[in-house]
Amino acid sequence: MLRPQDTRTRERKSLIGLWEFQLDAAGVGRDERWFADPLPASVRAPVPSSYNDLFADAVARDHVGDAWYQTTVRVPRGWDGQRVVLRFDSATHRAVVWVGDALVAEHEGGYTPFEADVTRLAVPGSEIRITAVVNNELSFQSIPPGVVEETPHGRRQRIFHDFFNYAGLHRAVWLYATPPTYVSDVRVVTDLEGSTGLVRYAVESSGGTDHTVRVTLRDAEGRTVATGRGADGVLSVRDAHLWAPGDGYLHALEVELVDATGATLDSYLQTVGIRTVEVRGTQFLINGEPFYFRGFAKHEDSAVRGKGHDDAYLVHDFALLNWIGANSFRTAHYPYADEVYDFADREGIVVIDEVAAVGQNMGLPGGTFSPETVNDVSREVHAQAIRELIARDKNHPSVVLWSIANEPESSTLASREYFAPLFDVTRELDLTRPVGFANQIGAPHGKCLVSEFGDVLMLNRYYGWYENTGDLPAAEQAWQTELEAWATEGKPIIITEYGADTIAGLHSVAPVPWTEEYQVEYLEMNHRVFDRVDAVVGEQVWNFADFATAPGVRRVDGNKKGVFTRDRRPKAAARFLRRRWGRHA
Ligand code: BDP
Repeated sequence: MLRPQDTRTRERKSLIGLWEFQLDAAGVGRDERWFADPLPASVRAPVPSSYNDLFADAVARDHVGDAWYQTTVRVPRGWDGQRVVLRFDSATHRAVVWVGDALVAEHEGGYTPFEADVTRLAVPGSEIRITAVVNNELSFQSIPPGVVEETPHGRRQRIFHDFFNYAGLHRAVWLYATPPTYVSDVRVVTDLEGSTGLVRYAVESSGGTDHTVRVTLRDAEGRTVATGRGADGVLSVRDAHLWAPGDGYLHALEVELVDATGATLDSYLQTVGIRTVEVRGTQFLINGEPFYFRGFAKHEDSAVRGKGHDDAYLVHDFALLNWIGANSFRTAHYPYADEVYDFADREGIVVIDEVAAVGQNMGLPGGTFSPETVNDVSREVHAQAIRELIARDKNHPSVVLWSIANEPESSTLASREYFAPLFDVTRELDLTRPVGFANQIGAPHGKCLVSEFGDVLMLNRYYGWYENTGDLPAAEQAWQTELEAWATEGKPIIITEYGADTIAGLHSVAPVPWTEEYQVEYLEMNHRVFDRVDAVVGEQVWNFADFATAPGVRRVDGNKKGVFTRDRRPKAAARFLRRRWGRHA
């Protein structure tokens, strides 16, 4: 799905700001048609933001069910004769949207965009009322899974993942206009022949057939380096300046639909980073060069806004990634805001892109995957999440690897049957990037029945934290033994999680868990192990920053495995990593 743009033929209007907002714990709003009028008893809430931490009580924080958002907007006068679209960059975890009284969109899944053609309802110059009911309930059939429990004290959401179940309109909402005949999709795949960059493109259009496609590829300085005609083709760029880790060099592909007189009907700009990705033996190659992932698994998480996208945190987090010498991160545990990938493209930061399939490992007596629990319906929801992820992110040069799950049950036959088709779905949509999933310690080497489907092995391990707590020598030995076993598979291994909870400001002379010193010694031990195993091609610490979780006896005001605190202050581990990673910068 293409993002809204301002171009010669397109215009967009951002709907971010304060919206009317109302929780609907009793779940009566749909029957009472709250969309048909101003919300009955609303307060104001910002978009984008999670709603959970905005107010001075626990009601919104612990809400389970529907929450309503409403705003009015005047459709720009100049949009006469244009196609008008309403787009939500996300609504967590699902939403129904009305314009006036008309239902225009329904969407399942909290982290990918959806849109509706509202031309008929959005008369230029007039005001329209937009209402969205956003629902945060998780079940065995949602991604991620959960269970809603009815208790004497109300409904409670049980979750199986380790981050707070933030909900709401976390990203921008747009009204935008395109011409009636418009570019509906663009796909670019890049390749290299010697020093010549190849850009294969495919353009889809809708709303009319009486046009041809013209494409113009420009370099970062705006010079035209190649042109083409037709809905698909290959452009060559001699001595191409490649996109590479640390060098976010971007070309821009202007896609035009042109009528018989040569006039431009629609124009869309697609950024292009010319680069290749390949797994060869135990190496992960970008542009034919071995790449070693240094960085973090992140979260979209900050105080007050929860998972609401924030450009200040975007810029600051990337500044910290650069400062510490990181070259990559994983979008644990869901697709992030579009802005994050754009920034990664520009900054030359490599991304492992993950769907929201986290927590499919519930330790249920009958296993996680069964007809009564995570089943065929869940798998179709999961497959759709993969489709939407790839549809959205396929053109980002920063994205080099799809992660289709985090720490699922993967040692049972049922899990193998569940996952095999999902690897197929991913590969049917994109053969240019490797696919993997993050494996957990319950399915070690020899027990995991899913890893063989992956192009890379992604391991989350906590030796010295959950295993061998406080005993780093024992942890080092156990970890080395397990890693050597995985290395016999002949695939590249990325350590996608390793980390130790650390309270900023807590110190000790001896390395005692929870202290800043222990986090450093824990990381040092891990690095000794990684450096001894050739197949290891990456280390991503869990986590970039401390983050909010559900309450739990192992969580003190959230998960404290951050190398930075939640407000992004460095713990001692930050300078330690900077010394290790900076050497390679
Ligand atoms: C891993 C999960 C991650 C958790 C982390 C932890 O993938 O989501 O937050 O452990 O326990 O199992 O800190």
